[in-house]
Amino acid sequence: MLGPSNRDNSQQRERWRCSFPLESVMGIGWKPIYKPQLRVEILNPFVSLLSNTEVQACILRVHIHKGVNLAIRDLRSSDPYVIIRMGKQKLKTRVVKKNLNPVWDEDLTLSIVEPLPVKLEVYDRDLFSADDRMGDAEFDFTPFLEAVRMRLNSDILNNTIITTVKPTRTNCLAEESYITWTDGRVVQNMVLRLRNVECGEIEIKLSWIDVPGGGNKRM
Ligand SMILES: [Ca+2]
Repeated sequence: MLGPSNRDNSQQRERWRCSFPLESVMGIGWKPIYKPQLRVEILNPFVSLLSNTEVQACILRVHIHKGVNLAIRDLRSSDPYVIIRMGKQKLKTRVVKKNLNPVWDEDLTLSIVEPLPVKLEVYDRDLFSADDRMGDAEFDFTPFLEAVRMRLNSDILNNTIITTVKPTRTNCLAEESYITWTDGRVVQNMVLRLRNVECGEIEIKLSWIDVPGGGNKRM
C-alpha cells in the first residue's frame, strides 16, 4: 500500500505520463526504422531518467574516435586535442602531435544531472604561446536518451538501427547519425562538422554506462 509521499510521487509521475507519436518526441528529422510499437509511453525526462534515485546511474560515455582534415595551426600541421564541456564539467583528450587526422580513441564520461547540450572544442597545443582554436561543435543527446529509455532487449539483432537523426541547419552533424542496438546496448555514432574554423570533422560515439548499485541496470 502506498504511503502519502509515495502516492504523491506516483500521482506526479502519472501527471507527466502521456502518449506521444514518436515523431513529436524525436523532433524533425527523426525516422523510425525499428518499430515494434508506433507509439511509446514517454515520461517527462526530468522525472523518469533523472529522478532522485537514478541520478548516480546516469553516466554518458563519449568516445572521441578521431579527427578528419583538421585545420593547420603550426607551420604545416597541428597538435590537436579535444575538450568537451557540459554545464560545469570539462574533460579533455591527450594531445596527438603533428597530425591533422588524429586518432584519439579515448572515452570521456559525463555525469548527467540534466540533459544539457554538450559542447566540443578542438585546440592545437603550443608550448610557448596560448593554444590555438581549431573549431567547435555542439550536440544534443536527447534522441539518444529516448532510445535508451525504450528499454530494448537482447532479442533484437545486432546493429539494428533504432533511430536516424539527419543533419539540419541547427545541429553540427556532417551526415546522418544512426542510433543502433549494438553489442547489447544503445549507441549513437556521430560525425560532427566543426564550426568557426576553415575545415575539420570529429567522429564520436555515445553510449550509456551501467553503474554498479545504480538503478538503471540496462542503461
Ligand atoms: Ca602546436
